[in-house]
Amino acid sequence: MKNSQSLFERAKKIIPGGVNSPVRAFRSVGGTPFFTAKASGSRLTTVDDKELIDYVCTWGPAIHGHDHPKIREAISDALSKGTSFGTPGPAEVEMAELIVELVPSVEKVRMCNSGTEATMSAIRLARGYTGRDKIIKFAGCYHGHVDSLLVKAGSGALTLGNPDSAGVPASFAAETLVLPYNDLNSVADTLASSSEQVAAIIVEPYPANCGLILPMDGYLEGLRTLCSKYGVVLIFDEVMTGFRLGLGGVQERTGITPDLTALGKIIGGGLPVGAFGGKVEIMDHLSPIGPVYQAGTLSGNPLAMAAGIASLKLLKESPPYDRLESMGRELSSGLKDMAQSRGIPLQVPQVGSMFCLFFCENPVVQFEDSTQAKHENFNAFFNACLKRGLYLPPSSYETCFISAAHQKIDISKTLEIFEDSFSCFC
Ligand code: KE4
Repeated sequence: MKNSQSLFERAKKIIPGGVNSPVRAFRSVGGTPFFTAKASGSRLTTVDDKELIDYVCTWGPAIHGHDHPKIREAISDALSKGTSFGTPGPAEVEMAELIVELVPSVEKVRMCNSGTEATMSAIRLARGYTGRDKIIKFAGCYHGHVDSLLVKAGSGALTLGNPDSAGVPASFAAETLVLPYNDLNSVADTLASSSEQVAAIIVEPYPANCGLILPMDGYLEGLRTLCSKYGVVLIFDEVMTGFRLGLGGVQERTGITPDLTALGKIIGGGLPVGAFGGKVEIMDHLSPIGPVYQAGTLSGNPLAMAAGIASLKLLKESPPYDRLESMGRELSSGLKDMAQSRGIPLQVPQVGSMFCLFFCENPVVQFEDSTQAKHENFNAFFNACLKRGLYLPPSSYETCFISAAHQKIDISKTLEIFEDSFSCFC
Protein backbone atom coordinates (compact mmCIF):
# COMPACT_ATOMS: atom_id res chain seq x y z
CA MET A 1 0.00 0.00 0.00
CA LYS A 2 1.42 3.40 -0.98
CA ASN A 3 1.06 5.85 1.87
CA SER A 4 3.46 8.49 3.13
CA GLN A 5 4.63 6.43 6.10
CA SER A 6 5.46 3.32 4.05
CA LEU A 7 6.99 5.34 1.24
CA PHE A 8 9.14 7.24 3.75
CA GLU A 9 10.33 3.96 5.34
CA ARG A 10 11.29 2.65 1.90
CA ALA A 11 12.89 5.95 0.91
CA LYS A 12 15.05 6.14 4.04
CA LYS A 13 16.65 2.81 3.14
CA ILE A 14 18.08 4.12 -0.14
CA ILE A 15 17.94 7.94 -0.09
CA PRO A 16 19.82 9.81 2.67
CA GLY A 17 17.16 10.99 5.12
CA GLY A 18 14.54 9.69 2.68
CA VAL A 19 14.53 12.95 0.73
CA ASN A 20 16.27 14.56 -2.22
CA SER A 21 16.49 17.91 -0.48
CA PRO A 22 16.94 18.16 3.31
CA VAL A 23 14.21 20.65 4.22
CA ARG A 24 11.58 18.21 2.86
CA ALA A 25 12.33 15.76 5.69
CA PHE A 26 10.33 17.73 8.29
CA ARG A 27 13.27 17.28 10.71
CA SER A 28 12.68 20.61 12.44
CA VAL A 29 8.86 20.45 12.59
CA GLY A 30 8.73 16.73 13.43
CA GLY A 31 6.59 13.94 12.12
CA THR A 32 6.64 12.07 8.82
CA PRO A 33 6.75 14.17 5.68
CA PHE A 34 3.78 13.64 3.40
CA PHE A 35 4.43 12.42 -0.13
CA THR A 36 2.59 14.28 -2.87
CA ALA A 37 0.57 12.33 -5.44
CA LYS A 38 -0.50 15.31 -7.56
CA ALA A 39 -0.87 19.06 -7.52
CA SER A 40 -3.29 21.43 -9.19
CA GLY A 41 -3.92 25.13 -8.75
CA SER A 42 -3.51 26.10 -5.08
CA ARG A 43 -3.79 22.52 -3.85
CA LEU A 44 -1.61 19.49 -3.24
CA THR A 45 -3.08 16.00 -2.93
CA THR A 46 -1.01 13.61 -0.82
CA VAL A 47 -0.61 9.89 -1.44
CA ASP A 48 -2.82 9.53 1.65
CA ASP A 49 -5.55 11.26 -0.35
CA LYS A 50 -5.45 14.40 1.79
CA GLU A 51 -5.91 17.76 0.06
CA LEU A 52 -3.82 20.68 1.30
CA ILE A 53 -3.86 24.40 0.52
CA ASP A 54 -0.26 24.97 -0.56
CA TYR A 55 1.84 27.92 0.70
CA VAL A 56 5.18 26.42 -0.39
CA CYS A 57 4.44 26.43 -4.15
CA THR A 58 7.40 24.05 -4.70
CA TRP A 59 9.61 26.69 -2.96
CA GLY A 60 8.68 29.45 -5.36
CA PRO A 61 8.38 28.27 -9.00
CA ALA A 62 4.60 27.76 -8.92
CA ILE A 63 3.60 31.44 -9.04
CA HIS A 64 0.69 30.45 -11.32
CA GLY A 65 -0.23 27.56 -9.04
CA HIS A 66 0.33 23.94 -9.98
CA ASP A 67 -0.34 22.37 -13.37
CA HIS A 68 -1.36 25.58 -15.14
CA PRO A 69 -2.91 24.54 -18.48
CA LYS A 70 -0.80 26.98 -20.53
CA ILE A 71 2.42 25.62 -18.99
CA ARG A 72 1.31 22.01 -19.41
CA GLU A 73 0.41 22.72 -23.04
CA ALA A 74 3.80 24.38 -23.69
CA ILE A 75 5.67 21.40 -22.22
CA SER A 76 3.54 18.94 -24.16
CA ASP A 77 4.15 20.82 -27.41
CA ALA A 78 7.91 20.93 -26.80
CA LEU A 79 7.91 17.26 -25.81
CA SER A 80 6.53 16.33 -29.24
CA LYS A 81 9.80 17.64 -30.73
CA GLY A 82 12.16 15.83 -28.34
CA THR A 83 13.49 16.33 -24.80
CA SER A 84 17.07 17.52 -25.21
CA PHE A 85 19.26 18.43 -28.19
CA GLY A 86 22.64 19.50 -26.81
CA THR A 87 22.70 22.18 -29.49
CA PRO A 88 21.41 25.75 -29.46
CA GLY A 89 17.65 25.87 -29.90
CA PRO A 90 15.13 28.63 -30.67
CA ALA A 91 13.51 28.50 -27.21
CA GLU A 92 16.79 29.52 -25.56
CA VAL A 93 16.88 32.68 -27.65
CA GLU A 94 13.27 33.51 -26.77
CA MET A 95 13.93 32.92 -23.06
CA ALA A 96 17.06 35.09 -23.11
CA GLU A 97 15.21 37.88 -24.91
CA LEU A 98 12.43 37.78 -22.30
CA ILE A 99 14.89 37.97 -19.39
CA VAL A 100 16.86 40.81 -21.01
CA GLU A 101 13.58 42.65 -21.68
CA LEU A 102 12.20 42.24 -18.16
CA VAL A 103 15.15 42.28 -15.72
CA PRO A 104 16.71 45.76 -15.57
CA SER A 105 20.32 44.70 -14.89
CA VAL A 106 20.50 41.97 -17.53
CA GLU A 107 22.12 42.85 -20.85
CA LYS A 108 23.31 39.29 -21.49
CA VAL A 109 22.26 36.04 -19.79
CA ARG A 110 23.42 32.41 -19.59
CA MET A 111 20.99 29.60 -18.76
CA CYS A 112 21.92 26.79 -16.35
CA ASN A 113 20.03 24.15 -14.37
CA SER A 114 19.52 25.42 -10.83
CA GLY A 115 19.75 28.47 -8.63
CA THR A 116 22.89 26.98 -7.12
CA GLU A 117 24.56 26.83 -10.52
CA ALA A 118 23.45 30.39 -11.18
CA THR A 119 25.04 31.82 -8.01
CA MET A 120 28.12 29.59 -8.29
CA SER A 121 28.70 30.78 -11.85
CA ALA A 122 28.05 34.42 -11.00
CA ILE A 123 30.65 34.24 -8.21
CA ARG A 124 33.22 32.62 -10.50
CA LEU A 125 32.51 35.22 -13.19
CA ALA A 126 32.96 38.08 -10.71
CA ARG A 127 36.27 36.61 -9.58
CA GLY A 128 37.43 36.13 -13.15
CA TYR A 129 36.35 39.64 -14.12
CA THR A 130 37.99 41.41 -11.15
CA GLY A 131 40.96 39.11 -10.60
CA ARG A 132 40.09 39.19 -6.89
CA ASP A 133 39.32 36.16 -4.70
CA LYS A 134 37.21 37.15 -1.70
CA ILE A 135 33.43 37.46 -1.65
CA ILE A 136 31.11 39.03 0.89
CA LYS A 137 27.83 37.37 1.82
CA PHE A 138 25.42 38.00 4.68
CA ALA A 139 24.64 35.76 7.63
CA GLY A 140 21.42 33.84 7.10
CA CYS A 141 21.31 34.38 3.36
CA TYR A 142 21.16 31.19 1.33
CA HIS A 143 22.42 31.03 -2.23
CA GLY A 144 22.24 27.29 -2.88
CA HIS A 145 24.76 24.66 -1.84
CA VAL A 146 27.87 26.22 -3.37
CA ASP A 147 30.98 25.42 -1.30
CA SER A 148 32.00 29.05 -1.00
CA LEU A 149 28.48 30.13 -0.04
CA LEU A 150 27.70 27.43 2.53
CA VAL A 151 29.10 29.72 5.18
CA LYS A 152 26.57 30.99 7.75
CA ALA A 153 23.93 29.96 5.21
CA GLY A 154 20.17 29.96 5.69
CA SER A 155 17.34 27.72 4.46
CA GLY A 156 17.84 24.01 5.02
CA ALA A 157 21.42 24.47 6.19
CA LEU A 158 20.23 26.70 9.02
CA THR A 159 17.10 24.64 9.67
CA LEU A 160 19.21 21.55 10.27
CA GLY A 161 21.78 23.38 12.35
CA ASN A 162 24.68 23.26 9.89
CA PRO A 163 24.93 26.75 8.40
CA ASP A 164 28.64 26.01 7.95
CA SER A 165 28.48 22.67 6.16
CA ALA A 166 30.95 19.88 6.77
CA GLY A 167 33.04 19.13 3.71
CA VAL A 168 33.83 22.73 2.88
CA PRO A 169 37.61 23.17 3.31
CA ALA A 170 38.62 25.97 5.67
CA SER A 171 40.67 27.39 2.82
CA PHE A 172 37.49 27.79 0.75
CA ALA A 173 35.50 29.31 3.63
CA ALA A 174 38.37 31.72 4.30
CA GLU A 175 37.64 33.40 0.96
CA THR A 176 34.11 34.20 2.12
CA LEU A 177 33.59 37.17 4.43
CA VAL A 178 30.27 36.98 6.30
CA LEU A 179 28.70 40.22 7.49
CA PRO A 180 25.40 41.05 9.17
CA TYR A 181 22.57 42.05 6.82
CA ASN A 182 21.15 45.56 7.28
CA ASP A 183 24.45 46.82 8.71
CA LEU A 184 26.03 49.12 6.12
CA ASN A 185 28.89 50.20 8.38
CA SER A 186 30.25 46.66 8.51
CA VAL A 187 30.37 46.60 4.70
CA ALA A 188 31.97 50.06 4.50
CA ASP A 189 34.62 49.12 7.09
CA THR A 190 35.41 45.82 5.38
CA LEU A 191 35.78 47.39 1.95
CA ALA A 192 37.80 50.31 3.31
CA SER A 193 40.36 47.86 4.68
CA SER A 194 40.35 45.13 2.04
CA SER A 195 38.45 46.17 -1.09
CA GLU A 196 41.38 45.23 -3.33
CA GLN A 197 40.77 41.58 -2.33
CA VAL A 198 36.97 41.57 -2.70
CA ALA A 199 35.53 40.42 -6.03
CA ALA A 200 31.83 40.57 -5.20
CA ILE A 201 29.08 41.10 -2.72
CA ILE A 202 26.27 38.59 -3.14
CA VAL A 203 22.98 39.33 -1.42
CA GLU A 204 19.41 38.18 -1.38
CA PRO A 205 18.05 41.74 -1.66
CA TYR A 206 15.08 40.62 0.46
CA PRO A 207 16.51 37.69 2.46
CA ALA A 208 13.91 34.91 2.58
CA ASN A 209 15.93 31.94 3.80
CA CYS A 210 16.14 32.91 7.45
CA GLY A 211 12.51 33.83 7.41
CA LEU A 212 11.70 37.03 5.47
CA ILE A 213 13.77 40.09 6.33
CA LEU A 214 13.26 43.45 4.59
CA PRO A 215 16.04 45.97 4.00
CA MET A 216 16.24 49.06 6.18
CA ASP A 217 15.86 52.35 4.29
CA GLY A 218 18.99 53.09 2.31
CA TYR A 219 20.62 49.72 2.85
CA LEU A 220 20.49 48.36 -0.69
CA GLU A 221 21.32 51.80 -2.08
CA GLY A 222 24.33 51.82 0.23
CA LEU A 223 25.53 48.46 -1.06
CA ARG A 224 25.27 49.78 -4.61
CA THR A 225 27.25 52.93 -3.78
CA LEU A 226 30.00 51.03 -1.96
CA CYS A 227 30.35 48.45 -4.74
CA SER A 228 30.65 51.21 -7.35
CA LYS A 229 33.19 53.05 -5.21
CA TYR A 230 35.48 50.03 -4.79
CA GLY A 231 34.94 48.26 -8.11
CA VAL A 232 33.24 45.33 -6.38
CA VAL A 233 30.67 43.35 -8.40
CA LEU A 234 27.20 43.61 -6.82
CA ILE A 235 25.28 40.36 -7.31
CA PHE A 236 21.57 40.24 -6.51
CA ASP A 237 20.49 36.69 -5.86
CA GLU A 238 16.93 36.93 -7.17
CA VAL A 239 16.45 33.18 -7.57
CA MET A 240 13.47 33.53 -5.25
CA THR A 241 12.36 37.15 -5.73
CA GLY A 242 12.88 37.31 -9.50
CA PHE A 243 9.48 37.51 -11.24
CA ARG A 244 7.92 36.78 -7.81
CA LEU A 245 7.87 40.39 -6.53
CA GLY A 246 7.30 41.97 -9.94
CA LEU A 247 8.35 41.35 -13.53
CA GLY A 248 11.72 42.95 -12.76
CA GLY A 249 12.00 41.58 -9.23
CA VAL A 250 13.43 43.60 -6.36
CA GLN A 251 15.73 45.56 -8.66
CA GLU A 252 12.70 46.96 -10.47
CA ARG A 253 10.79 47.63 -7.21
CA THR A 254 13.74 49.50 -5.70
CA GLY A 255 15.34 51.00 -8.82
CA ILE A 256 18.69 49.59 -7.67
CA THR A 257 20.61 47.90 -10.47
CA PRO A 258 23.12 45.19 -9.54
CA ASP A 259 26.01 44.23 -11.85
CA LEU A 260 24.92 40.58 -12.01
CA THR A 261 21.66 38.81 -11.15
CA ALA A 262 21.06 35.14 -10.35
CA LEU A 263 17.67 33.72 -11.32
CA GLY A 264 15.84 30.39 -11.06
CA LYS A 265 12.56 28.85 -9.92
CA ILE A 266 9.80 30.82 -11.75
CA ILE A 267 11.78 31.03 -15.03
CA GLY A 268 11.58 27.24 -15.33
CA GLY A 269 7.82 26.97 -14.81
CA GLY A 270 8.47 24.07 -12.42
CA LEU A 271 11.21 22.37 -14.45
CA PRO A 272 14.93 22.45 -13.50
CA VAL A 273 16.41 25.83 -14.35
CA GLY A 274 18.77 28.62 -13.37
CA ALA A 275 20.17 31.68 -15.10
CA PHE A 276 22.67 34.43 -14.42
CA GLY A 277 23.05 37.66 -16.31
CA GLY A 278 24.16 41.26 -16.16
CA LYS A 279 26.45 43.80 -17.78
CA VAL A 280 27.87 42.87 -21.17
CA GLU A 281 31.41 43.79 -20.12
CA ILE A 282 31.21 41.24 -17.30
CA MET A 283 29.20 38.56 -19.13
CA ASP A 284 31.60 38.62 -22.09
CA HIS A 285 34.28 37.18 -19.80
CA LEU A 286 32.39 33.87 -20.07
CA SER A 287 33.58 30.99 -22.21
CA PRO A 288 33.64 30.54 -25.18
CA ILE A 289 34.47 34.24 -25.71
CA GLY A 290 36.16 34.86 -22.38
CA PRO A 291 38.43 33.08 -19.88
CA VAL A 292 35.78 32.11 -17.26
CA TYR A 293 34.57 28.59 -17.90
CA GLN A 294 30.94 27.60 -17.28
CA ALA A 295 28.90 24.83 -18.95
CA GLY A 296 25.97 22.41 -18.64
CA THR A 297 24.68 19.39 -20.55
CA LEU A 298 21.06 20.38 -20.04
CA SER A 299 21.47 24.14 -19.91
CA GLY A 300 18.67 25.74 -21.94
CA ASN A 301 16.80 22.43 -22.04
CA PRO A 302 13.89 22.81 -24.49
CA LEU A 303 11.24 21.50 -22.06
CA ALA A 304 12.39 23.83 -19.26
CA MET A 305 12.57 26.73 -21.70
CA ALA A 306 9.05 26.04 -22.97
CA ALA A 307 7.67 25.89 -19.41
CA GLY A 308 9.60 29.00 -18.38
CA ILE A 309 8.60 31.02 -21.44
CA ALA A 310 4.94 30.12 -20.84
CA SER A 311 5.32 31.15 -17.18
CA LEU A 312 6.91 34.51 -18.02
CA LYS A 313 4.40 35.22 -20.82
CA LEU A 314 1.52 34.60 -18.40
CA LEU A 315 3.11 37.13 -16.02
CA LYS A 316 3.59 39.67 -18.83
CA GLU A 317 0.08 39.26 -20.23
CA SER A 318 -1.75 39.62 -16.93
CA PRO A 319 0.58 40.58 -14.07
CA PRO A 320 -0.87 39.07 -10.85
CA TYR A 321 1.18 41.26 -8.51
CA ASP A 322 -1.53 43.58 -7.16
CA ARG A 323 -3.77 40.63 -6.29
CA LEU A 324 -0.85 38.72 -4.76
CA GLU A 325 0.01 41.79 -2.64
CA SER A 326 -3.59 42.09 -1.48
CA MET A 327 -3.79 38.39 -0.50
CA GLY A 328 -0.43 38.70 1.25
CA ARG A 329 -1.65 41.67 3.28
CA GLU A 330 -4.91 39.93 4.16
CA LEU A 331 -3.14 36.85 5.50
CA SER A 332 -0.39 38.71 7.36
CA SER A 333 -2.76 41.18 9.02
CA GLY A 334 -5.16 38.35 9.88
CA LEU A 335 -2.36 36.40 11.56
CA LYS A 336 -1.15 39.46 13.48
CA ASP A 337 -4.66 40.24 14.74
CA MET A 338 -5.25 36.62 15.84
CA ALA A 339 -1.95 36.50 17.73
CA GLN A 340 -2.43 39.92 19.31
CA SER A 341 -5.92 39.05 20.55
CA ARG A 342 -4.39 36.03 22.31
CA GLY A 343 -1.33 37.85 23.64
CA ILE A 344 1.00 35.70 21.55
CA PRO A 345 4.12 37.54 20.31
CA LEU A 346 4.16 37.17 16.53
CA GLN A 347 5.80 39.12 13.68
CA VAL A 348 4.52 38.54 10.15
CA PRO A 349 6.76 40.38 7.67
CA GLN A 350 5.16 40.44 4.22
CA VAL A 351 5.93 41.76 0.77
CA GLY A 352 3.85 40.81 -2.26
CA SER A 353 3.11 37.08 -2.19
CA MET A 354 5.79 36.37 0.42
CA PHE A 355 5.34 36.28 4.18
CA CYS A 356 6.69 34.42 7.17
CA LEU A 357 5.92 33.86 10.86
CA PHE A 358 8.42 34.84 13.56
CA PHE A 359 7.09 34.04 17.03
CA CYS A 360 8.88 36.87 18.82
CA GLU A 361 8.19 40.29 20.36
CA ASN A 362 10.21 42.55 18.10
CA PRO A 363 10.59 43.01 14.35
CA VAL A 364 13.36 40.89 12.81
CA VAL A 365 15.91 43.06 11.01
CA GLN A 366 18.91 40.74 11.12
CA PHE A 367 19.57 37.02 11.00
CA GLU A 368 20.46 36.91 14.73
CA ASP A 369 16.98 38.27 15.56
CA SER A 370 15.40 35.40 13.62
CA THR A 371 17.30 32.84 15.71
CA GLN A 372 15.72 34.38 18.85
CA ALA A 373 12.19 33.61 17.65
CA LYS A 374 10.37 30.74 19.40
CA HIS A 375 10.81 27.96 16.84
CA GLU A 376 8.89 25.54 19.02
CA ASN A 377 5.84 27.82 18.63
CA PHE A 378 6.27 27.83 14.86
CA ASN A 379 6.57 24.03 14.85
CA ALA A 380 3.39 23.64 16.91
CA PHE A 381 1.52 26.06 14.65
CA PHE A 382 2.85 24.38 11.49
CA ASN A 383 1.56 20.99 12.64
CA ALA A 384 -1.78 22.40 13.77
CA CYS A 385 -2.26 23.95 10.33
CA LEU A 386 -1.14 20.80 8.52
CA LYS A 387 -3.60 18.70 10.48
CA ARG A 388 -6.36 21.07 9.33
CA GLY A 389 -5.34 20.97 5.65
CA LEU A 390 -2.88 23.88 5.33
CA TYR A 391 0.73 23.38 4.20
CA LEU A 392 3.19 26.04 5.36
CA PRO A 393 6.96 25.67 4.71
CA PRO A 394 8.26 23.05 7.21
CA SER A 395 10.77 25.42 8.79
CA SER A 396 10.60 28.77 10.57
CA TYR A 397 13.60 29.78 8.45
CA GLU A 398 11.61 29.61 5.23
CA THR A 399 9.08 31.92 3.62
CA CYS A 400 5.48 31.29 2.58
CA PHE A 401 4.44 31.84 -1.03
CA ILE A 402 0.99 32.64 -2.41
CA SER A 403 0.20 31.79 -6.03
CA ALA A 404 -2.04 33.45 -8.59
CA ALA A 405 -4.15 30.29 -8.41
CA HIS A 406 -5.13 31.06 -4.80
CA GLN A 407 -8.70 32.28 -4.80
CA LYS A 408 -10.80 34.13 -2.22
CA ILE A 409 -12.13 30.79 -1.01
CA ASP A 410 -8.55 29.64 -0.28
CA ILE A 411 -7.78 32.80 1.64
CA SER A 412 -10.94 32.67 3.74
CA LYS A 413 -10.42 28.95 4.41
CA THR A 414 -6.81 29.69 5.33
CA LEU A 415 -7.84 32.39 7.82
CA GLU A 416 -10.34 29.99 9.37
CA ILE A 417 -7.64 27.34 9.74
CA PHE A 418 -5.19 29.90 11.17
CA GLU A 419 -7.83 30.93 13.73
CA ASP A 420 -8.48 27.34 14.73
CA SER A 421 -4.77 26.44 14.78
CA PHE A 422 -4.00 29.05 17.44
CA SER A 423 -5.77 26.66 19.80
CA CYS A 424 -2.46 24.74 19.79
CA PHE A 425 -1.19 27.43 22.19
CA CYS A 426 -4.01 26.94 24.70
P1 KE4 B 1 18.37 25.72 -6.19
O1 KE4 B 1 19.78 25.24 -6.40
O2 KE4 B 1 17.69 25.00 -5.02
O3 KE4 B 1 17.53 25.73 -7.47
O4 KE4 B 1 18.43 27.27 -5.79
C1 KE4 B 1 19.26 27.65 -4.70
C2 KE4 B 1 18.81 28.99 -4.16
C3 KE4 B 1 19.54 30.11 -4.49
N1 KE4 B 1 19.18 31.34 -4.04
C4 KE4 B 1 18.08 31.50 -3.26
C5 KE4 B 1 17.71 32.87 -2.80
C6 KE4 B 1 17.29 30.38 -2.91
O5 KE4 B 1 16.19 30.54 -2.11
C7 KE4 B 1 17.64 29.10 -3.36
C8 KE4 B 1 16.87 27.85 -3.00
N2 KE4 B 1 15.75 28.03 -2.13
C9 KE4 B 1 15.42 26.89 -1.30
C10 KE4 B 1 14.22 27.28 -0.42
N3 KE4 B 1 14.54 28.31 0.50
C11 KE4 B 1 15.12 25.68 -2.11
C12 KE4 B 1 14.44 24.56 -1.36
C13 KE4 B 1 15.37 23.42 -1.06
O6 KE4 B 1 16.57 23.66 -0.85
O7 KE4 B 1 14.85 22.26 -1.05
